Amino acid sequence: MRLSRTLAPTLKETPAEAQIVSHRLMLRAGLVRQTAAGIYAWLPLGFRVLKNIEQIVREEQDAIGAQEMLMPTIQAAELWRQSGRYDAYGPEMLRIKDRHDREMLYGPTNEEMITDLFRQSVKSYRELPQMLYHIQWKFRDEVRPRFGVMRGREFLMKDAYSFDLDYAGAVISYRRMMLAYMRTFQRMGVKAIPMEAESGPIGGNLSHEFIILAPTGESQVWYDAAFERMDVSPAAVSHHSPADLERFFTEMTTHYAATDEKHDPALWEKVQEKREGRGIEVGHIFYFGTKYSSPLGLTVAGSDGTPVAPHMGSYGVGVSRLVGALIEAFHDDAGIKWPDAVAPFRAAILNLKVGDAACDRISEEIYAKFAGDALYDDREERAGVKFADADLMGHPWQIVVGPRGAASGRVELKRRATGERQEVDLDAALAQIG
Ligand code: P5A
Repeated sequence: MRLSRTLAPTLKETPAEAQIVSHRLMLRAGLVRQTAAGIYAWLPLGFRVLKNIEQIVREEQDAIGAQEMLMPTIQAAELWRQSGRYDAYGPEMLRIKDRHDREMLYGPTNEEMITDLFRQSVKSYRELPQMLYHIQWKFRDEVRPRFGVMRGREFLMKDAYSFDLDYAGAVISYRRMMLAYMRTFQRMGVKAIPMEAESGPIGGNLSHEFIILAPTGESQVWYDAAFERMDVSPAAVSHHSPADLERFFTEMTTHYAATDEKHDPALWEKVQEKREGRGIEVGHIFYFGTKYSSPLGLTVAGSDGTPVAPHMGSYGVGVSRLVGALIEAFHDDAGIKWPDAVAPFRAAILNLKVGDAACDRISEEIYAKFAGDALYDDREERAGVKFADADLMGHPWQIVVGPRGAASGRVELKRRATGERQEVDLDAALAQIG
């Protein structure tokens, strides 16, 4: 994209309403704008990051055999009456009436709906196990929406649901999803710690929160540093092998991640390299047995013909929250330092002298080579403004095209994460960026 024709309204001043660094940087870098309390419009750069995160989540869900689908945002109240959650959910649920006075709601989650869809078409144990997911907007009328997209009212979630014939099967699905989560977050350049959790309004008796370390986080975590060295690659752990999954799960939950020192001092005692930190919850997974299948009347015929209520789990990733959480993890005083995997653009091209024949020619040549994956700063602005905006927006690479170098085909290459700069030939620069 050409920056002169891009809606990327950067701000020099720090917006007064933003209390945490990710919120400030998202506004300053022109990624989002608030349209109502806790509701955000995703501007082109922010939207690209959101899509990149979504795609990583999608690929890792697909890799463990989860099926993508799309359920609506608006739901009928009726199903929630059957599960008993319509009243239990309280004021966080946005309730709507249609023109026929029918009670509807903007979905805060989809356990009821997926259970109902499954009930309509799955009849036999032979069709199990199955996992389904969608990536869809949710609404929760939080009392105090704050921290920008990290605690919004409208937010994007990946929510997956598993159906198994019995507890043993459901545990395998749960572990498989935990593995997919470890791989998902690792691809984004972070390790998320699975912390034993209360299951809250989703219900059930086995639950983990995934916490990204960041000093501004709301959750306190205790863990073993050995956790950071764990290999979760397909070569080390196969999601097809229950034995592999059990070993992975045991290592993950017994030796490495602790809940809360006070809750389980015996476990903490055994931890070798004790670490403590604050973090942000970016995912939450639940096993809840037949909590929804029973009241909603979902049964399948077991192998002897008797009806069995499937054991279920649900698994959430805060896709829009991750945009903020990753900024909390990767930034400095000048701005964002996007991990390569999620950056809005792989590189920024800074033309320091728009109108100079050599600068324009080289910049255009580089821009064409990136086939859309570069942001070309072609604005008639001072060099200082271009440097500051590129650092603020956080593209992993900056290619600086100045009149002196351009004449001899040389550019300055800057790696945003390290600040390292080198003056190189154009071809060498492109080869390094890869
Ligand atoms: C799991 C999937 C659920 O809703 N039902 C379907 C289960 N879990 S959860 O913990 O309540 O939410 C899952 C993840 O969504 C993110 N999240 C939010 N992100 C931004 N703003 C919010 N207000 C918000 N609430 C939840 C979190 O990352 C959470 O882990």
